[in-house]
Amino acid sequence: MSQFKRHTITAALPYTNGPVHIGHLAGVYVPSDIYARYLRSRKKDVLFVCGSDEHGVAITLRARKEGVTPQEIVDKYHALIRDSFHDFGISFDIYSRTSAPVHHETSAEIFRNLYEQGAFIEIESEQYYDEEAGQFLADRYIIGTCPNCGFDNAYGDQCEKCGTSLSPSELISPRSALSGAQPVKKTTRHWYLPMDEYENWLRQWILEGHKEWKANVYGQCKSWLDNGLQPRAMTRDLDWGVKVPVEGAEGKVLYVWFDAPIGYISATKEWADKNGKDWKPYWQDEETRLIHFIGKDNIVFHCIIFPSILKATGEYILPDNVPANEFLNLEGNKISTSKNWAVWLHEYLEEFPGKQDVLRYALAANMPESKDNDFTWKDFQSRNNNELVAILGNFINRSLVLTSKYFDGIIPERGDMFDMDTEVCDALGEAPQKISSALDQFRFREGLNALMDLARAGNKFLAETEPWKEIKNNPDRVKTIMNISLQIAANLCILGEPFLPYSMEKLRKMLNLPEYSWEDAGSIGLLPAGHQLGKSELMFEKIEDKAIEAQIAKLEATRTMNEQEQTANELTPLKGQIVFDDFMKLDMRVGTIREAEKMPKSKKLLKLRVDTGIDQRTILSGIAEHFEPADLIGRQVTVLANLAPRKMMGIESQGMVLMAEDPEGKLHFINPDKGDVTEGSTIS
Ligand code: B3M
Ligand code: ZN
Repeated sequence: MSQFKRHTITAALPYTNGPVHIGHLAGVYVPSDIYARYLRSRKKDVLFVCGSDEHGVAITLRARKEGVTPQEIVDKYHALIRDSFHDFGISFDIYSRTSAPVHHETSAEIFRNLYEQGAFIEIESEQYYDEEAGQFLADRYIIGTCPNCGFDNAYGDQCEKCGTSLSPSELISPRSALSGAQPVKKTTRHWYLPMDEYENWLRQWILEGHKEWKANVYGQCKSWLDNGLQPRAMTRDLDWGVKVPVEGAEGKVLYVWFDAPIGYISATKEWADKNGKDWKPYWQDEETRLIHFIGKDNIVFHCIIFPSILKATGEYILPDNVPANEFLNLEGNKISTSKNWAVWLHEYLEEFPGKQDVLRYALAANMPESKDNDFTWKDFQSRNNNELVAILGNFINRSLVLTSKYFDGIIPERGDMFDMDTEVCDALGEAPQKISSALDQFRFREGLNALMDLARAGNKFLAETEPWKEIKNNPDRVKTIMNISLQIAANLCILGEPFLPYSMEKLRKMLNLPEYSWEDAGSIGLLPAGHQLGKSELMFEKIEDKAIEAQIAKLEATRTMNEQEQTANELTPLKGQIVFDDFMKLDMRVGTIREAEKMPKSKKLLKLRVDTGIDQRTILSGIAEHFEPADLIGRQVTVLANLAPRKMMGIESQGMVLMAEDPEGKLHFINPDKGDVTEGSTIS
């Protein structure tokens, strides 16, 4: 790291089709913020950029669903996301957006650069076109029956019910999501980046040149390269996005994954304009270290496609590392925006005011750095109560309260040091290096744990030296003990700031500590004797069960709603509409089953003898796999009495017993709520 003059740190641009949730935070924004703060504390020249990713089909779909324009969708979520990041202490130097003019200009410029050097191949292909809406249909805009499971609302790229990846041409009876019309095939032209031509260079650059990348990232890149790269379309037939800046490209925009990563560059330009700086050194100087923080589903775009684009321009630096995290699950289930199965950042900030650091801590302590991990509210409570309150807060509080009590809040002189004193001072001296070594390798859990080990060492030191007992007979000894404890507190303040910025700012005020930097940490001279402490207050407060129970109840309510929704989605779709007169033709009566027997050679049919009040009739019913004949005698049922008789297995069935079939396929009788309604009573 030392050979670099500056650091450009990027955090994945969140899609503005919904709010940010804890999965985004654990995957991208907490690690990137810890890292940016850590480098700033080491006095590095750091530029930390992010912004809203405002293009792509998902946003246009959401706009259609809500009956508004894509711009209205992105404006709503851009503001919500920007403000919630700010209120959570994610310390971007700029939070921009890809609908900004500077981004459209920058993306178009880079596309033209590649176009003019002939980097693209133009390919004509057949695509679905909606003649009513007058536009080509992106995959998500084509719906039809899934060839795999028969679900008739499958998308052109995937069946949401069985998860099968599809292509639009595989859909049975495709229809346009825009107009419902049957789409026609039409020729369209797109500009493809021949990724296969970059394969050898990528092998060399990544597999040889970046063996130090995290195993999960390196492994995914290797498998992409081992599978061979194909040309990839960098334009789309959409009207929302960055217009393709070449002749003959009317009605086309840049593929969202072509323009989105360029959003980091446009954000840098915006930052430079706002701050009177030159943007170029942050993207075009080999002495700049570029780091992309992303989630694992973005690895191919940040390690394979975007670097190839940058390489092709010949003007930009390439990422030095891409420390992608894995996914965070919630209470054992995948976080899902569409199912509202998430802890939304803006809701957390409302429901746990002033507790940003508690969530930062819980997410860092459980960070999915090398494998998916799970967030539970119980763990959140335990991290707060058993670690922040009981370890870190407890040590800080005792150090400050005892010094105020015994020495009026003034740092006392240190006297002779004993073994246990030098032991804890050694631990203090080693802490900065332990934490640095972890953070330099993007191991945030390890870094946080090394920080907490220093607090644990402080508690152990106080427990062993017992200043509250020593004060009676040996106040000079207590002076040394409290002096050392407060030096530990001062070091915790510096070393803890990247992880817990709000709490460490509070501690800095309580210690009345000057603005130290990382290089000052490890010293037992940060607070000189005679230094006046500030007013002390509790660093953390316990989180009670009821607050956690409320959150779990909220999720349970969501789960129930999802299950109901899922059931509704699995229900047989409604049949075509009928008119009242159609209904009046049905003659339904209350009947009672008098006899029931299995049909030889049939697994499904039971032969029923039903008293309809008008007559006793034989009805064959496909319920043999669901009911035992003996259980049916005397049961009242709904009979469709004027259905024309039909022969089944040589027996004439005269009518139908109505049954309800639930999504699990279970059958239920439709019968009066009391069991003794007169047979023949009419049902309407
Ligand atoms: N908008 C986020 C995602 O895939 C995507 C990242 C863009 S970073 C340039 O969830
Ligand atoms: Zn399916």
